[in-house]
Amino acid sequence: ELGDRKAKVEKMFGLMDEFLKNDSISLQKDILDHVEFTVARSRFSFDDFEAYQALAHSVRDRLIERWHDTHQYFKKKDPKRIYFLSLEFLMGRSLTNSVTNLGIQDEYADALTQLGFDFEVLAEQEGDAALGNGGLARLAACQMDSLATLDYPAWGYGLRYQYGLFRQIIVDGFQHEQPDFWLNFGNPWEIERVHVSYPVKFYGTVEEEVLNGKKSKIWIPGESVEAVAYDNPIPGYGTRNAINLRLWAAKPSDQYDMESYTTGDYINAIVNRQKAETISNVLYPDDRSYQGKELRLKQQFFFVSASLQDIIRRFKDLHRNFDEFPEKVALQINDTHPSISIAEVMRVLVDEEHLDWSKAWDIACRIFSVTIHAVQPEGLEKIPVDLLGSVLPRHLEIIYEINYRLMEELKKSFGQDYDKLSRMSIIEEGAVKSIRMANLSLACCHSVNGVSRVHLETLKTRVFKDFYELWPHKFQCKTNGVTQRRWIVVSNPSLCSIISKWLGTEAWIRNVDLIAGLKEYAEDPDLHTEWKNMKRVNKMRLAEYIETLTSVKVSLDAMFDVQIKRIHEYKRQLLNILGIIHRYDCIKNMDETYKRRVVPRVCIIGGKAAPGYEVAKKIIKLCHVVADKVNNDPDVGDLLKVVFIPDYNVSVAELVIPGSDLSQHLSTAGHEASGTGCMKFLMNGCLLLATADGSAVEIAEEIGAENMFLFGAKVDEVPALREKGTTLKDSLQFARVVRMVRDGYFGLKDYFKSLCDTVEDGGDFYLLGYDFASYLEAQAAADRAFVDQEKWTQMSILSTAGSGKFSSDRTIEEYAQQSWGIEPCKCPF
Ligand code: Z15
Repeated sequence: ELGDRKAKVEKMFGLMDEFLKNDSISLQKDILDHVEFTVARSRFSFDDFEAYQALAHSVRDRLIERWHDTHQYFKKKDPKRIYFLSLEFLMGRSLTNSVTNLGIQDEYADALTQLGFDFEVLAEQEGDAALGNGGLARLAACQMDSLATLDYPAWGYGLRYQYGLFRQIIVDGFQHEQPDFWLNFGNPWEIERVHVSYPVKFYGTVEEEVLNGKKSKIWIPGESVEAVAYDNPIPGYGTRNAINLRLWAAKPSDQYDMESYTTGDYINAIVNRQKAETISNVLYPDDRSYQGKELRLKQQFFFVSASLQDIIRRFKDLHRNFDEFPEKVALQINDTHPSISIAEVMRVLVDEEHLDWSKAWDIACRIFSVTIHAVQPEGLEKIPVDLLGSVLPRHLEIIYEINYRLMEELKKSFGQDYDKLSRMSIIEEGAVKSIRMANLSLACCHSVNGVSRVHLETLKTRVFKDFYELWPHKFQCKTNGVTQRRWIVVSNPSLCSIISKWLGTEAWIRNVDLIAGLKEYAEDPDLHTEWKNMKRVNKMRLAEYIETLTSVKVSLDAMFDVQIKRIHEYKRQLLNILGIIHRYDCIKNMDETYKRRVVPRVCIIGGKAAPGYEVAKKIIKLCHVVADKVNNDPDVGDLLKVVFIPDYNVSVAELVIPGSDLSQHLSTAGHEASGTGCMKFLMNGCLLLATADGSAVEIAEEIGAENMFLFGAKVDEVPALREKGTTLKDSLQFARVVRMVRDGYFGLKDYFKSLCDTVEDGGDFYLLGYDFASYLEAQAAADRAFVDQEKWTQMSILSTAGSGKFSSDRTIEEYAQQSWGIEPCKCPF
């Protein structure tokens, strides 16, 4: 019998001991098999979308293969792992990224050509995975790509929202929101794990219990919801490693029996249980206003609790003693959203594993690190005590205990300085008593990270001054980065080949420092020719896209000037529009000789406003009315075009960024923690017009301030300027353009009144009036530079060449070494 079993096992291995083949014939066969057996269509008749599905499934097979090997290898080596907890991941599309990272892009392109399809056309069939709002979420996605590529033993954990970020549609110039049914046509990039599921508890009461003569607390929850895992393989580039992004979906728990006496009872019982699913239904669409909503808290705890159960189960597979926990586990919390995990770890260690409080706290303090993305203290999350006490009664007690001990410790250092104590307290006394999630994180995490140098400085000197003075060693700078795989290799293939050709190697795709080698050729006429051709081809694609969406025809000779990002007052899209109005006004008042010297522009703006953010919505409408007037004015022609690109998302960014000449980053200094869009433009050789804020300060250091257009008040000047209030004489030109809007030059006089009020009448919190003159100068400098195309191209090459620092590979290396203490674990080929 034993021999029999051995033979069976050998046979099985014989069958499996072969990797999927990646030659063109094998790929064609696999795609057609998926057409027939997965998509269930005839292999003689299927459309582009079905072809995409089959193609995606064949890629998925190859991802799963590597994913298995990677996890088997991690299990064997048992290295310390990093668990990255984030409520949002903005992954975008997966197809092109996957085949690129797997290194089989050309093979697939060939295979499809032979089948009569075009890879790029099929890639366009894919919708974005938009499980996030903006910068914070896309950063998480870039970091996953770097973690995989650098072979780190990492897991991402998050929520599988049924509806991602709303789709923006524009009707008559106004934003409307539509639900994002991204799962309606299936999602080939995820693997449902029906057997990986955990109960997550809510509500109930806390009772005392005596265990071995010791009193302890026990939580008697009132409700249980099941968390089911959906795994999303994340392939590294140039490595066999593929890591996992595990997203949790809520399902009704099947743990208790139902007893019903009538059909009505039975139906109601089922319907009520189904309500459990609402937890993972929808992503909150405003990223920085905390409204103290119960559902949001439940989302946070739901994904945190499931993830921790998963992590602890994995740890317990190989270890018995929690002393070893910090040697095997690092937990990264992305902003304070997952910080309830600190209380949950304490609850598990103390209530379930029966560790002493101080031992448990010591463990918690060694595993957690946090990244703060907010700038303003008002931007920090606060959970009303009543809410937390009702949803998670035991966690509230634990937080009180943590705070009590924190206060005792602080008294030792600061005596009776009650102002300081109350500022540092985790509990905020006020009209609504609430829990400061940031203070909870600071009390526990051994590493607190800012996302750029100026941002860390703000955290140290303003937002968390008291904590910094107490624990300076905790505060670290990890300047953000983006992945060159998606933002150059996938989205700008022509630039990718130019770089590889001139550097004589593709090694920069994994080791981006090499990209600095381009500097040497910044004045080479042959490179200039190739560079300009590349830009023109990308502009052509963008122009076609603009024409299809907005029916505006734009000239390829014009400067493509782009501002794409979430609409926020602090990001000052309004400054951009007022600048456009000024430009329009100048063109209207010029004589013909003057006009001939004007540099033609296409001003492109895109971005979503949070559904309840009235001012942001007015900015979108203003953009449309200005566009209407300018684009239809025969005096203007190609000298100025204004375009609003609807439904800005990751895949739109992949098209727009490579096709732009100039990009704008206009935040009032001190308000943008980092900014990551600017890094994508930089990599793509687009020049930056920016304030000295967030990462732009470091970009200027890398490429030289003379290679970008900096303007505006500096971080340290802003508070005093605000104090003083701007006056009319700050800029007559500013007063003039605001007046045009006020007086109804573009229509809707009443509607725009409140918008104008935000920047006038002693208000102008974001200092548009103060910065306007300097903004116009920077714009004029950009115009002058654009006229000299050789100079412009040189600056463009130097931008790409100087972008190495802004790769998320560098960011992740810093986290690995300074915060997480993890080593690469490379799966052998
Ligand atoms: C968000 O996307 C960011 C900060 C936040 O506090 C929230 Cl709630 C969402 C952004 C920053 O505004 C941006 O400057 C930064 O580059 C990005 O996070 C990633 O760190």
